[in-house]
Amino acid sequence: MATGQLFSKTTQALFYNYKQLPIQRMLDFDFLCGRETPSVAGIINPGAEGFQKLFFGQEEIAIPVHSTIEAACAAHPTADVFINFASFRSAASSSMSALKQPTIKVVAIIAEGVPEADSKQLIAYARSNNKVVIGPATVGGIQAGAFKIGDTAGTIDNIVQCKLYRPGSVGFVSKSGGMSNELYNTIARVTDGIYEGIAIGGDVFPGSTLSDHVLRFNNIPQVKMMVVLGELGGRDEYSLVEALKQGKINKPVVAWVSGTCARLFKSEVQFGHAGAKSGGEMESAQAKNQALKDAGAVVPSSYEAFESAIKETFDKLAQDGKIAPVKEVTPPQIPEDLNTAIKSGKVRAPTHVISTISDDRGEEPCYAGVPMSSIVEQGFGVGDVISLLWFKRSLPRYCSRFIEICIMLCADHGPCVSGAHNTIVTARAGKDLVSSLVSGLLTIGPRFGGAIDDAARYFKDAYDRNLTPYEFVEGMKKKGIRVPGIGHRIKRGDNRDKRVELLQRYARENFPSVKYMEYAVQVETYTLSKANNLVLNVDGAIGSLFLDLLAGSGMFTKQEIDEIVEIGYLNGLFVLARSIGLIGHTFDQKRLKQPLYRHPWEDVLYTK
Ligand code: Q5B
Repeated sequence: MATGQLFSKTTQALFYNYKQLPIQRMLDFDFLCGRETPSVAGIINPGAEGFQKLFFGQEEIAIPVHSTIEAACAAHPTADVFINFASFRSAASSSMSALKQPTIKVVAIIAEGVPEADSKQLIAYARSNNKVVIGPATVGGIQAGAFKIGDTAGTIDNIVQCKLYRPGSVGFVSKSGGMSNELYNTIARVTDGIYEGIAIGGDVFPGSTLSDHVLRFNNIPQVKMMVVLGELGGRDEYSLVEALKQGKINKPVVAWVSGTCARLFKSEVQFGHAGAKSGGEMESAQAKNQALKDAGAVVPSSYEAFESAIKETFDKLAQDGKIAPVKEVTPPQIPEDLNTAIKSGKVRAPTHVISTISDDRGEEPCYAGVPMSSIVEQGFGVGDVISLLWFKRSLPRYCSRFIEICIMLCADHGPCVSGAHNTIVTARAGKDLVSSLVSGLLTIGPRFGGAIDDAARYFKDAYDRNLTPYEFVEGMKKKGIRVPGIGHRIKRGDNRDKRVELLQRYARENFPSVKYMEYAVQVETYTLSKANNLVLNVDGAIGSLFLDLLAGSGMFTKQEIDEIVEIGYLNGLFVLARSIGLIGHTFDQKRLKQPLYRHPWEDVLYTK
């Protein structure tokens, strides 16, 4: 591998699998470093295309999303790093596809658990094609002030604390990603900071090794010393030992192999990483530390002494004039995300929506404060749910039962009524369920099904003003208004609507008072004396009886009743009920495979 720089301040990456947080962290790092272009050129999200909105500093930018690696590479030929956030199942195949793209030079594989055989194939392919693999099982790497892979170095606060927004003089490589964060802090404390840091990953077969990166750092003029954190298990550190012995490294190397505590255990212990277990004496931390020391690396006596060993090495280089002072810069402030700022109590923001009927934020949704489990456990019916969501209270059972009866009785009235006809025509035109449904629903109005609210309004007003049925009906006639809730296309005085009778019977048996309904019946007696079709229809029956429900239940104040009537809740009962039938008609037509409807010419009067 050797050669030198993998990244620069203009390096751009393709990010495989959309993960909002690590991408945003990369872009925040870019902004912190004063990069002019975002380090993520494109996102590959298999099967999806378009754009993802993310922040670059204070500005929102749209990063292109591609459905294939090939398409992304073709669209962004200068992006030479491939950051692979695929799961362990698909990481190998996607990484191999990326390695095969001529534009890709570095592939970072984040997933843990990639099969070793697959890793070996990737490594062999990368080496023979002069490409670099970082990982698997890695957090990635960072070139301070220039480019960062995914979640490397953690939060922006940590990055600022470790001065990773500008380059220092130390090349750092470790197996562990978690420990690399620790070392970024340590190195920032006792040196002028990191130039580049790489976590090679804890697998038995890492795509690139500790020595690969140390040799590479050796070729980078800005890197003046190297810090290496190995761990027990494997023989990777011995290739570094060899390189040191062969004089291939001419910059100071401070190294520590962690896992010296393994000897305290009676049997072999598998530490966090797949590769972190001592197979034999040679793979022990002690043996590797000793070998590194013998080969010329600065190796402390314990991890605790690692920091002072790094400091002493750096101070000596500085004294010898080998390290030019780093130009300190003040990084810009990264604007905090609104949600984070709100959570921490730093800002407040007005809400844009207010809701009082339901809440889905807790463990279970609540309707008007009643949790879903109570609704089920207490055997609530749909009438009770309507009570909660429409009237924001639990109504007595006789009331919620009345609501359910209204819904059952109004669910359908055959295929010939306006709503069903429209639904049928729409379904036969090949439209989908929702279109067919709403086409029927849109017919509900003052003449068809939607007269309940007006019926309630006019009956209430007339009753409360003590108008006789004669005064009421004739008053309406004078104003040119048909009495809502009165009249039907097929029902007659001698062919009453069974639904009206059923509702009246239920109310008489269960309601404390039916004064509004009795008034409506008196109105009907008067209108029937004028014409046989002017019966109290289902809308009028529901409208008047709901007034009785509201007034008689003792659950509503007078103002609340006035508001319910004024807003007009009650047509909702017909809309809800008839939706059941309209959905049924849609299915019926589809099931019967009915062709496009065309109204017959013979049924139209063509006239001038
Ligand atoms: N006349 C329902 O009329 C209908 C009068 C009236 C005074 C009245 C009509 C009306 C008020 C609205 C209403 C709900 C349009 C109906 C429903 C659901 C459904 C439907 C289903 C289902 C029927 C003949 C003469 C004229 C009119 C006079 C009529 N209604 N006078 N007040 N309310 N009602 N809608 O039969 O002197 O000859 O000019 O608007 O409550 O939609 O099953 O089909 O479940 O799906 O077309 O039950 O009553 O009568 O228009 O020929 O009028 O009666 O002024 O007098 P018709 P028209 P004149 S339930």
